Amino acid sequence: MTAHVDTFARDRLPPAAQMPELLFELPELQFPARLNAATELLDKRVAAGEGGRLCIQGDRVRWTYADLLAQANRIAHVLVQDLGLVPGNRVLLRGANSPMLAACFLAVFKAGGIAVGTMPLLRARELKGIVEKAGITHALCDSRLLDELDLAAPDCPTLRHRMSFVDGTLEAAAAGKPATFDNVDTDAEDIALMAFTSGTTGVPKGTMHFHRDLMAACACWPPHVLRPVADDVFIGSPPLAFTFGLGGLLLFPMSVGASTVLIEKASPETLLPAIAKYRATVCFTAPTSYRAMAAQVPQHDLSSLRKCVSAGEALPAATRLLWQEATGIRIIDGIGSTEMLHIFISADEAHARPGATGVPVPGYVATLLDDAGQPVPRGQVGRLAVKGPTGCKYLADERQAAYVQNGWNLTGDAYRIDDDGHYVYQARTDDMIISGGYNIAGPEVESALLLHPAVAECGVIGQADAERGQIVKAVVVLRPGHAPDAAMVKTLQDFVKQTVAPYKYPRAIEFREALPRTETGKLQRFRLRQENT
Ligand code: 3UK
Repeated sequence: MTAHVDTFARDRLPPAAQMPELLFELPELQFPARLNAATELLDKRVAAGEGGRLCIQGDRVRWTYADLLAQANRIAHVLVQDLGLVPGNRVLLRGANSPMLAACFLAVFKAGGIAVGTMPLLRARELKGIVEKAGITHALCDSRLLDELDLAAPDCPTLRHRMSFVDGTLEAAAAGKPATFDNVDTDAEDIALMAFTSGTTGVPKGTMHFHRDLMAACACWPPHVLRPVADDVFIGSPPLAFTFGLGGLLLFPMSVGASTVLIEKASPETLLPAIAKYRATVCFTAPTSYRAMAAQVPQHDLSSLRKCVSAGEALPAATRLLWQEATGIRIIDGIGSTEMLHIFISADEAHARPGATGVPVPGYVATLLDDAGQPVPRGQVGRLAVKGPTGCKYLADERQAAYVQNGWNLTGDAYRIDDDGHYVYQARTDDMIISGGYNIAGPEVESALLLHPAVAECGVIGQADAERGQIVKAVVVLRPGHAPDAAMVKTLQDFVKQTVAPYKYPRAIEFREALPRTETGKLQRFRLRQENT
């Protein structure tokens, strides 16, 4: 029985026939019918006598589990008493990563609301799209990011209650509230989170996740692959609005009683000093960030660091190597998606192999399908399909039928399984380049280019070509001290021909100062493509 009074989100779940099939075989995936993620992650830890353990650090903030519990409870009271929240309402959360933003997420879960994280850089137009789609009723917003929300507000009739934090408004309202709160007794299948995909084109897709989904993600990849301990100190760059960050920097550390460091704008330049300052042990960031940080490693004391996680896009073998040479640490790669909530194929340090993502995480199964939906023979490239305890549930979206087919979640990625059962990433299916009849995966050409010492970053796309259909085109950012001239084009082309099958070499190379990336560090190949048509 749902605890939601406002059933807007529930009413917009996909039809039963389009729901993903769910697997709950592991003993740790036996969940009760009533489940509130905040109770599990926070209240229970304090009730077990561990309230004195360090939980969240940030700029001039050091909260224990008991501190976070009190703060989340107070904010939950503000939501319910002052802002009239009823269970099932959607609460937009907007802010840079910080302890306060984390407390807001937990407060929403406690009050039975639905947390809708938004990327700090979103502009009014994009915010409006999310508010409309999700029927947002409430917003808690970092005061420094109010401008764009205020711009959007007149066009957002459902958004009835707004309150800012950082400027002291929410903080003051919370200070006047009791430090205890009776969490709403949510159904395990009540929606707790709506995460919007970074969306390259068109209307953004809202993925919905139950309270149980949050706990299922905590039960799969972390204990089986990451294996964190209670003394770990987590740190990293992904925003809490991105499920990679929400899991890695909040849910997972809390699920083992560890602590997390939430810093604003964790760029490569700020992340390394922060690791040293907080003596962080587990780091989450994107492949490009590891690549950018590798050169600066010697200037920092990273002796505390023991585990590094990469996700968001494929980890090139060259980047893995650079980081291992700089730190001695083997990166844990993992593919996850907003739809699946978190990582479902990965390999720990001992099983990591350059160029491969890993194997299905316990709790998940995977297969590779051809265009007719049949499994491809071993060794051949196919469309990745996965199933597990979490799955895609778009908010009122026709595209559900494309992501979920026959119960499988189709992530849109092309993969190959090697002789040892490791999943080797090829490309997004729509990024595959077809040139002169050959299928070429852009990321493979990128990996080859990244092995060349002159290459800082690169992106490889298919460019329309009258003769070949498409040709392989590389957009390259050079390291300082290298000239972007015809000789360099030739050098890089020859280099690729020696590294991978020669027909894959980039027939066109363009040099640039920077590549277009999302806020989560993903290369925007579609933008490179648009600029090349
Ligand atoms: C790509 C990867 C190769 C892949 C995410 C971890 O990235 C996350 O979610 P998004 O919805 O994007 C999903 C797509 O990104 N991708 C992600 N990781 C890898 N490709 N190797 C990887 N290791 O195309 C996937 O379909 O933004 C990642 C946890 C939570 C997440 N939301």
